Amino acid sequence: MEKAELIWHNGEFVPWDEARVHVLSHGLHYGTGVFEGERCYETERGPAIFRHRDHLERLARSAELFYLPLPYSTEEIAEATRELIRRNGLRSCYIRPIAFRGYGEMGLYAHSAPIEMTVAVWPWGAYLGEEGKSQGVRAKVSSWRRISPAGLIPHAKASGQYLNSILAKTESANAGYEEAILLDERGFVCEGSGENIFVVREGQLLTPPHVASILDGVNRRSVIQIARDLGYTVVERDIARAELYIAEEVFLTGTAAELVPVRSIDDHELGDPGEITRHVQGRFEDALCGRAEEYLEWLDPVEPAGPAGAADGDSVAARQGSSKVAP
Ligand code: PPE
Repeated sequence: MEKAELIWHNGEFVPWDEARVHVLSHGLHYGTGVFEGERCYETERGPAIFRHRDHLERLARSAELFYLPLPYSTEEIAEATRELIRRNGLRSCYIRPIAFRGYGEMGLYAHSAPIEMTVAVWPWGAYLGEEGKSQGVRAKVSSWRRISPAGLIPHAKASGQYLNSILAKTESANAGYEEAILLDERGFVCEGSGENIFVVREGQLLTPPHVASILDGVNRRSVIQIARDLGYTVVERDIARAELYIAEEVFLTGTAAELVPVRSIDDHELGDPGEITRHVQGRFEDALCGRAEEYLEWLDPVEPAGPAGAADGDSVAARQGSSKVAP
């Protein structure tokens, strides 16, 4: 991976190579951590974080679901992240906030082990490759089912839960495919190993509902809105496996991946990215980079607004009406 200079760790900016944890950290042994993946884009207003507050709110929800009280407020983490990007001098980057149970107590009820909090940023290119983004990826339905809500919490973005995604991704990569598609425990389509899924049938966009064990993707929400604004019908409903094979178009959405067309599934050819995929992808990329006026409110500029700036302080929190924290 490409390094940056500094990482924010437990409230301090430390050199990249010095951001360390103890080998007996609880999170390493049991996966007791919750994290986010965000992206910062170069825009006309300088670097800006896409749906920053939505990501941090999901982080807080994931933490709550796993009984991990976050040591910092959403606004403190938001400002630390903006400051980290400024100090690293990055114009665009991936952002990885993570809170995890640290060193101090072993066993499953280790409530005295402290909760550590880190935010790292680094340049990260196209998750499924540049070619995947433009030409589409080849996907395989995984033999591993997505974690069931009976045993874990699909809605939470928790470290240990990613062993499920890793099994699916590894299986598909070893079989020569670029991505895995997981079914839920009932056998309906759920999502990619690190992306939500959209299926086009008879000109309508379909995407699995929350009860299908999906992660409530920030980009899924954005794409639903963008597609509706473009005049398409978007239906959240269960999708049968075979509907993937006979779909007109299929695409994946996620922070790391952005919007990636799928060109074949289990060797059933869907072909080059379709018209609707292209249309939504173009608008979505405009939104990410601040080129779409109506979605500008989704971007949290990293640099404080100048005296001529529209909103005082201009943090996403300020615009969304929450209390603002001074830099
Ligand atoms: N499902 C899963 C399982 C998932 O990990 C992600 C994001 C999504 C859906 C899409 O969610 P959102 O980014 O909010 O639209 N995956 C993150 C982690 C990827 C990684 O390899 O690490 C990401 O894209 O940042």
